[in-house]
Amino acid sequence: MLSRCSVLFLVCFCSIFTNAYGQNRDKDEAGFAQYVSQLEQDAIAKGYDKGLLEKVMAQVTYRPSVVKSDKNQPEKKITLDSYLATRVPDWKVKQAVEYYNTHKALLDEIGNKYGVQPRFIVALWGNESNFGNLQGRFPVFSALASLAYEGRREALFKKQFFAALQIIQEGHIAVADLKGSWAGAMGQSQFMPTSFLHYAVDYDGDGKKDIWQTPADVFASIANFLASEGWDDQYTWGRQVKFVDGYDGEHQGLNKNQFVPLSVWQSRGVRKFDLSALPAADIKASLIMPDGINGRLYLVYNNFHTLMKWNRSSYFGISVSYLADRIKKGN
Ligand SMILES: [Ca+2]
Repeated sequence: MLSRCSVLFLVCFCSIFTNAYGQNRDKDEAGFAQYVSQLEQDAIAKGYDKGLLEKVMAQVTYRPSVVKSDKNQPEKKITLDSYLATRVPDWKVKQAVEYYNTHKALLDEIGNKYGVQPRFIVALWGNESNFGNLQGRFPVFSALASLAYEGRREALFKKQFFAALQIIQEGHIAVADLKGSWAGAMGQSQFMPTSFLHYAVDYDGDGKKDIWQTPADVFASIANFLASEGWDDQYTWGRQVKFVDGYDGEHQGLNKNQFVPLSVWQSRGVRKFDLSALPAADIKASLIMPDGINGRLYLVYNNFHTLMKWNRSSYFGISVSYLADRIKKGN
């Protein structure tokens, strides 16, 4: 949850926090041991179980590779076209359709309960973890503690660390099995620990919210996130569009002030991709141009705004939407 890019989004916000444990500490094993011991004291002060903490802390190690990954994130500018080709290749579409069919009964049941079309559940699942096949192998506590220790976003990662403790304390998973991405995104839905606490669901009723191994819990947790953040299954996500000559994309963007009825976009010069008129339906939409006026152009509805709460990258939102449409198409 939130998922990786939400963490990235918080970079700027959280970097205003200074390091509570001193600016000049050495970033080495000894400094880490000292940091973790302070973290343990903080957790005890917050009321976490001492026995549990001892168990967790015994397994926490400094992971310089995590910090390196965090510092070396690509300064994208790949185009949306190449992003989509990488994120949603044909083999992934094929797998998505197969998984959709394999799990259809369960997905339909969960989709009905939460009011989310199952193809969007499968599309998020596929984008986040390749349908559970790539969940990340980093021990979550070590990753979060290393990132907190590094210091640029200490407040954020400490908060995630304590949320992960809560997950263990509630008994959803064993400490040794708590694995995730280098940034601490966990399981098949790649929820950050705080998102897990907000949105994860024990759908199969075994007492554990298991987003690592149990498809029913994974699907319901994804659906619950979307439903909680305003999804409406009476609508889809939006559509790719074109402009009539002379319209330059004025009023583009996801700002709520620019979220206006389709009739307004029609009058401004936006058309369906085949240049026919926009639907006459009373639906509000935002215009987005992720690669500028010469790239792909989209009108997006409220459900796309919900996807932006999952991950604030419009590239990500478009790739989920695109895969969901390919699932609907069947190939
Ligand atoms: Ca369960």
